[in-house]
Amino acid sequence: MRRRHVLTLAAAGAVTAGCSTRRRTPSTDASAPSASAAPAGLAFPKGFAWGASTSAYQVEGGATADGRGPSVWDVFSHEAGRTRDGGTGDVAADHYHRSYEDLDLMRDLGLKSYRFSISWPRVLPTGRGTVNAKGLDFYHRLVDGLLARGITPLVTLFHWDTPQALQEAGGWTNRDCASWFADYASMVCYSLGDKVQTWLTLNEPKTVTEVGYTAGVHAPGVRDRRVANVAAHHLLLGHGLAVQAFRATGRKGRIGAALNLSPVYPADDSDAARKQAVIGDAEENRRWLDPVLLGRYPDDWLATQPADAPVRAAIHAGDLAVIGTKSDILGVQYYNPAYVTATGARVQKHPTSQASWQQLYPQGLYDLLTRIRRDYGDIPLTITENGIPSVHPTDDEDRITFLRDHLTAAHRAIREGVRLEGYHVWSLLDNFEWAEGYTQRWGLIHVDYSTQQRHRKASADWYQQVIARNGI
Ligand code: GCO
Repeated sequence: MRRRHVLTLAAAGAVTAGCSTRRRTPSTDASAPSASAAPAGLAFPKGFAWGASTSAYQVEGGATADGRGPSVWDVFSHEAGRTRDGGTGDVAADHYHRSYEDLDLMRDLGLKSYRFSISWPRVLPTGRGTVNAKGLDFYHRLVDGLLARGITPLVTLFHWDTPQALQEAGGWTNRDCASWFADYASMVCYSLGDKVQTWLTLNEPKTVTEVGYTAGVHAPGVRDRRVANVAAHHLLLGHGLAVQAFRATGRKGRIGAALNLSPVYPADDSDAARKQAVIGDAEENRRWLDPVLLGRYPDDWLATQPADAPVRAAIHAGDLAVIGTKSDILGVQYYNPAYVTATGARVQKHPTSQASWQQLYPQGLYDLLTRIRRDYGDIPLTITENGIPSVHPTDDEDRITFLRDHLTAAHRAIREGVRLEGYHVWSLLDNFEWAEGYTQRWGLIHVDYSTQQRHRKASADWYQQVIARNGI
């Protein structure tokens, strides 16, 4: 099953409108990508944070090294049939043992920023209680290595690897999980907080909700939409509590969430399709942005929840104020738009990549960034993920086209006043792509999994030049 494909099926009937009537600009439309499509010579603002992203379970390996405990993904990926090729994150790109080599690759690329995640069960093997000093030391060494190479760390606290011990206590369906997360965040932010300036609380709570708890094709494999919405609320509560816990450490720095967002467009000009697109927007975007940035759930999203929906009881008085605790930054992850028909069905209007859920539409990034500014104000933004899988091992011209077209769209948004501080390619390295196992390669750098040798792809060479020029 394909993760976001499942997502669209699961969420059929819901999506956006803010952007729905925007004119689409053919020159940035990926339906006709070409080497000459992007205007040459676009300079980015001084100090723009050119970066790349990874996440712990997808690259680290070292699944049992130095006292790491299991996460839901260790358990899930070891179950028969959960991943396309039977792959697990046991070894992945073995980054746990090769971080110095990877740090040098980052330096050679000229990266200004590296976004990675902390493995919760590596630093707290059972999710709470005693800290695993060796696990925490790994992240100290990684951060020190980045700083020594002039690369700014951007650290995600939760990229889906809930400690299995907490899952056995209910995981995110248990309200206490929000507090366990905040305790973990407090410990990590304090420990690394003299070196790390920017933190991200949650990665893609929407995907956890839709794919992990509704479609059940990601860990923890739950298939229950009603339960999923409870987990979603607790994830958001965990975000708010973690922001507060970070502030309470007294460490200086910034913190915010990393949300995957999709502009939602009506699939045709009918009023019914426009209405469905508004509903879809609530599901895809506003039910995440509104609580985090405005401290409320959208009325039209709440209205979709029946009177007896468990999420209604899960929302306690005061929760929204916690969730809406002021963030300093928003991480934006953009892969695809959504199109909704008059009946609420999702349809595809653009070519896809090897990831069949991914519609290639760079203009959607411009629509998304400008919409966030219009509807949510001037919060600093950084693109925490954007990328494409390529079947070409190293000669990945398709990735270069994708990156250039999306950077062109981002540049337009900056020109129009969007406070975009940085851009992180997904991903630095080929890695474990969740339910797809190792069948999709998203990296700038190729990993030969039989030898763990790294080779730069054409896109890495191209990106190095972009960084050096501070523009495309
Ligand atoms: C996500 C994650 C990444 C994925 C990437 C490609 O968005 O799912 O943050 O872990 O690997 O998005 O699908």
